[in-house]
Amino acid sequence: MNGNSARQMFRGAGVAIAIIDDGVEADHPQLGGPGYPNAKVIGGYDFGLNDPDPRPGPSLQDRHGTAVAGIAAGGLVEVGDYVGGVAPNAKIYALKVSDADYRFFTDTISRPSTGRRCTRTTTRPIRSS
Ligand SMILES: [Ca+2]
Repeated sequence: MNGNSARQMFRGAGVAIAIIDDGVEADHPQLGGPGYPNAKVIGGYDFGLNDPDPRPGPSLQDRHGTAVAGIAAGGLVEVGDYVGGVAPNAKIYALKVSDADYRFFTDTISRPSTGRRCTRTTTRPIRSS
């Protein structure tokens, strides 16, 4: 995808993108870091470990979701081969669906009986429908 071309038409303002993966490293400076939540990664949930913090573990195996978040909505800067996200003004919801052993459980966020929801950390609940 030619990110520069897409950015000419739309930069993602007013949009939040859900990244369903192995977590998003919200502490990364191109993803609003440090800290979670922050101005870029505005909410999420760790469905793999059933806790409210969707940041990946310390292993380098947990970096796919961070890379995807950067491609989708990372800040504009050139560092190595990174040139910024396609929609740099979009926000991110990080939905982590991997556990401590890097196994993925994508059905955990589609079961309505769990009662679990991704919630914005301020006041407005978000439903995954
Ligand atoms: Ca967690």
